[in-house]
Amino acid sequence: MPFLEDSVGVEDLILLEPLTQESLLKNLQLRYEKKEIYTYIGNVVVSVNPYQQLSIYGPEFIAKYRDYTFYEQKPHIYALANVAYQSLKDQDRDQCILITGESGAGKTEASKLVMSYVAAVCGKGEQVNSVKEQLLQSNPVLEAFGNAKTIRNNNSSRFGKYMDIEFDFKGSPLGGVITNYLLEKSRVVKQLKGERNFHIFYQLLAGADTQLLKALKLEREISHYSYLNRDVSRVDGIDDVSDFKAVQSAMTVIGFSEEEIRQVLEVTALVLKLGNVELADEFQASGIPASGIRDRQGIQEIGKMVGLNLEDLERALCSRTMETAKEKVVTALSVTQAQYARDALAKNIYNRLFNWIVYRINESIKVGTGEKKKVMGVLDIYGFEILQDNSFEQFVINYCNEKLQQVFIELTLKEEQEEYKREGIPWTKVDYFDNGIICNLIEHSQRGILAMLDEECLRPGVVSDSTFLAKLNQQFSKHDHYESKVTQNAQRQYDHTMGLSCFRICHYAGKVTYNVTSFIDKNNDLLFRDLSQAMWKAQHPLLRSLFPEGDPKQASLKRPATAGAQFKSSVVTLMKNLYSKNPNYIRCIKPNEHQQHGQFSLELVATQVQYLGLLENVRVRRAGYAYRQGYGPFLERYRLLSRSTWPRWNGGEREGVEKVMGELIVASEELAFGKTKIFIRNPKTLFYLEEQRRLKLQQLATLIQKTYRGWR
Ligand code: AOV
Ligand code: MG
Repeated sequence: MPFLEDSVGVEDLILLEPLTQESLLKNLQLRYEKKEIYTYIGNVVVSVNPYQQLSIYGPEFIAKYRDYTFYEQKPHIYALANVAYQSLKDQDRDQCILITGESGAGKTEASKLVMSYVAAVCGKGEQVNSVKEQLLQSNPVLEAFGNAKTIRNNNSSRFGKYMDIEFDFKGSPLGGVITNYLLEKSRVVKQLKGERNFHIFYQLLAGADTQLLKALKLEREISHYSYLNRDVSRVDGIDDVSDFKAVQSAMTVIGFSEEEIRQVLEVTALVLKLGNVELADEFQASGIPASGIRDRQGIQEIGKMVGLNLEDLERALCSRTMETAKEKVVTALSVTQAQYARDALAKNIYNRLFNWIVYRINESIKVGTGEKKKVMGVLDIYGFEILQDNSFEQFVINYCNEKLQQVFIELTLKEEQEEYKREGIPWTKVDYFDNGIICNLIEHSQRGILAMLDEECLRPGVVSDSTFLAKLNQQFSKHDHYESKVTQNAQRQYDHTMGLSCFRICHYAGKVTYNVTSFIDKNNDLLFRDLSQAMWKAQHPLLRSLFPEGDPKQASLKRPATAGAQFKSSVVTLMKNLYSKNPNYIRCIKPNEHQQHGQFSLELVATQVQYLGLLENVRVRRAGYAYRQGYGPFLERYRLLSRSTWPRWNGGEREGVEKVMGELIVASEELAFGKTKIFIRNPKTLFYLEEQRRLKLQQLATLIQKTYRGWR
């Protein structure tokens, strides 16, 4: 059996002997070297990024996994996708696929493998195929606008994505709903050294024909645009020209009209060109610093394209109107302030454009409300991030991962214990770390960090990042998972590396130091009304629709929810959604920092194994039983192995299973008979059963052939 062959390690980490962090790592390494990138922990798939195309995908492999049960083929994402889809179809249980792992570990690729597997096996017919195409084609569009080259990953998702795929009662796809989370919009105006802006900008400049470029008033050279880093233009493995074609065609398949595509590209071009708007000092009679637009030709072009009056835009960029109940006061902005306003506008336009694209895709793929649906959710969200410098973005991303870990703990580990209880099987308690306390530290409705940040943002008077930090330090001085320079006391080691403007959270995955600088600003996420009003005045239908609050008639003084509050509420909704479904896990691991195949850094993998909680996961599975199955289906599959139950069995299902197992002489400690299910401790036993079954089927086939020949 390939399963037990030493040279490729064990296929299921539950079988490791002895079980240590070291043996687990060695096993993953051994398998990786043999190009076996998938390994199970029971029904969890651990995937190590191969960084090369392996010939283990495509129709031939899909066919293989489609016809076999989970343990009969080598570990694969297809096997997991198959189990999820089959139980959705046959057992009427909504499923979700949770894909986690750090940046570059292979989450997005895994989510695409799941989708393409499901698309290949679910339903047929013209109507169904067109739904499938729309669902699949949403990927290239979202990647173009939401992914970018980072230092860690040439195609890094800079937004979180959850997609519900909806099926009818027969298991044919009807459509879906995509939810997106927090796009990293700061990238629009600035990128780290060695990183790029979102793919679409490069695709557009490289891929548009001369006519389109001219219509959009764009130059082909990347160096022409100050929002595009000069040090990288081309990226290994990415062909911007052909990707641009693919994106346009994908948009058409999804149902964007030609007009809509043009408008999307116009808004994209507008963002690029905004970056080139230079602001300069202007003299004011009063001597107060003011600013104005330096080169008017560039902006005139933009203005024309989106039907925006030059004076309106300049006024919006260079001054701010304060409205009180009695009067309106207009103040001039300094050059720095005006630049800040320009960048805020660019980020906002792009972010809203992205949201609109998601909305527009959903319009095309949405399913009528009347129908009864079965749902498979696929979650591909940014992994836990520990950067050199961690800011608000990392804080919310890590909060989301903390919550996902909680789902993992609660759903997998608790469900495991509860099932034993339900089935009346003795359970040896396994201790595990419950990260509820860290989630609470962040999200508690009054005393959580997010709530305190909101409070600070809304408080009248002089607020700043440091007043916020001071409050945190006061509130959490005794919290076990919170540290800062001032709260560090005798018990804790004094850490010279932590700056005064920082706090640190001991996440389940490790300690992360966050710098509070600009937390208030990023959480407020306010766009001056002058800017939204100017955008709303544009003749361009799409641009204008992105700024509904710019309509003076709409202008209520109600403040929109803060970025943190919005994120928290979308995380809460996501969690509710996940808790209502049966989870399937793919845990992705990145083998090295160089995006290179064949390199396996033990140290790097060790940290990931630790924060994915893999060892703990194996321990829990081993404490109990690796495999379980209802008596009915189990008997149906294996009753041919016993003379008592084959060819006919009239007794009860459980008795039948007992007969079969009794006859096969499976050691009694290997088995437990629950109220409705049989539990098997070791997957080896299952393999033994499968092997016996295969032999028996062969025998039967030969017998039938002989008999048939005899008849002729
Ligand atoms: P991520 O989604 O986990 O990172 P990706 O799925 O984008 O990571 O994977 C990064 C790169 O690794 C891909 O672009 C491929 O080149 C390669 N790769 C991943 N999985 C496979 C596979 N199964 N076969 C071959 N190559 C693969 V991030 O989005 O950055 O957290 O925010
Ligand atoms: Mg990704």
